[in-house]
Amino acid sequence: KASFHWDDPFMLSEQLTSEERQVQQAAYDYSQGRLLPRVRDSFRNEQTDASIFREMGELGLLGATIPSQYGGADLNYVCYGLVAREVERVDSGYRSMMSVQSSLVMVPSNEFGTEAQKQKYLPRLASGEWIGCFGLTEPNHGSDPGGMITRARSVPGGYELSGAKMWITNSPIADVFVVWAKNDAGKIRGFILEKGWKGLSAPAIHGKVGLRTSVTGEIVMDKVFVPAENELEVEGLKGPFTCLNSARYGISWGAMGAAEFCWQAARQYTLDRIQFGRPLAANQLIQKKLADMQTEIALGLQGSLRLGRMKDEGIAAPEITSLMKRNNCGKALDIARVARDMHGGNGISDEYGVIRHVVNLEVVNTYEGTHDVHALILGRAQTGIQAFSA
Ligand code: TGC
Ligand code: FAD
Repeated sequence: KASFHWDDPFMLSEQLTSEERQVQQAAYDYSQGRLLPRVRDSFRNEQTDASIFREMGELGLLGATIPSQYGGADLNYVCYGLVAREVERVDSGYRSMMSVQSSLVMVPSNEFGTEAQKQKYLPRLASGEWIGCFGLTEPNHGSDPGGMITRARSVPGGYELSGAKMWITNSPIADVFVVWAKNDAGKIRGFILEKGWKGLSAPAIHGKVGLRTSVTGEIVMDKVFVPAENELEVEGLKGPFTCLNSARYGISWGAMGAAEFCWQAARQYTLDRIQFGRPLAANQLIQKKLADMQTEIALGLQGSLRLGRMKDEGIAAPEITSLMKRNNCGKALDIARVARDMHGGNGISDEYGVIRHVVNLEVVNTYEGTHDVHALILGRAQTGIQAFSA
């Protein structure tokens, strides 16, 4: 009889190349060695440690898929996903910092940037010297970014940007701002703005209950002059959505990393904790919960791996990313909530980490397209009927 690997039922690691395994190991070592020791206090005190960008940059964890000529690691999408899984096994906020920089700032600079833009921005973003953010959401336009009101008015030599972006990861500490705005013709265009430009500010949003290791803010633009050479070469929602295709894919892996932490913590806790004279893990109710967690994680990881391979082959339609982002985030949130319950009163303490993952995953289930918005994308794809608006 073949042996069963309870912690890796489909033997996912056997399906990776040796390079992919090395990248995963490097991300695991860094995350466990350098991120885990600071996460409790960083989360408790709502403090973002900007030095993490430099540390990740030194290890090649920023812009994993970006060509090496621009400072990227030139790795495949499977490697990028494995990095997200290992970082988010510690904390979704740290993965957010990494994936905004990699997918939402470096991907558009690489895909839609001019040669001059690539040479100016990508190497500094890859090393972590510069921090980037991505402004799509507005106070009154979240799920429907097509309704954005931020405007890029043509002026001699470039554009004048006015408007406000809301809930922007990294913005208060960002050096580089990728901002989406409508031009005089009402078309969505992308622009690269820099810290310190007149009329640009990025106040922090405080009081977040989740994702407290990752700073979030607004982007306020009051007639910010943006030179024409800082416009990206893409038009329409295709621009921001191309970035989101990459980030949402990484999140599908990352959410499973957080779920794996919660599952394994719940397994160990219920093996160690004695109630009614025997380990909690000896109860059928507990074992059923562990079996459900194991099953969903094994299937979720396998789906993300398949999606990564399809992206690397260039055959992944965006709807598959919606399927995996939606399902893995939803399942991870369910798993974290059940794992919290299995820890009893201790599950409420931040010393155990599980409740931190619960509140983080509430955010992860919402940003980059909510669970229900991805259901509507999948519903449209199979019925041909869009149900977003009347
Ligand atoms: P729709 O008619 O569907 O499409 C408009 C145009 O966009 C193209 N397109 C895509 N292109 C590439 N990839 C995709 N995934 C694409 N999806 C759509 C499409 O082909 C079309 O092009 P064209 O040339 O025909 O005009 O547009 P819609 O307005 O009906 O869209 C509706 C909907 C709901 C699908 C969409 O707006 C949506 O996905 N909403 C969710 C918004 C969202 O995800 N926001 C994320 C903000 S960033 C963020 O949360 C970062 S958190 C980061 C962190 O901290 O980790
Ligand atoms: P809404 O769109 O108002 O949705 C509210 C509820 O209504 C949701 O449950 C939604 O599913 C539901 N809903 C909406 N439309 C429909 C419909 N047609 N049918 C049925 N139900 C519907 N954005 C960025 O641009 N850059 C960032 O870096 C970024 N980082 C973020 C970091 C954090 C911590 C958070 C919380 C958010 C971040 N976001 C960022 C914003 C995020 O992408 C949005 O919050 C998200 O897209 C949802 O938009 P909304 O908050 O406006 O909710």
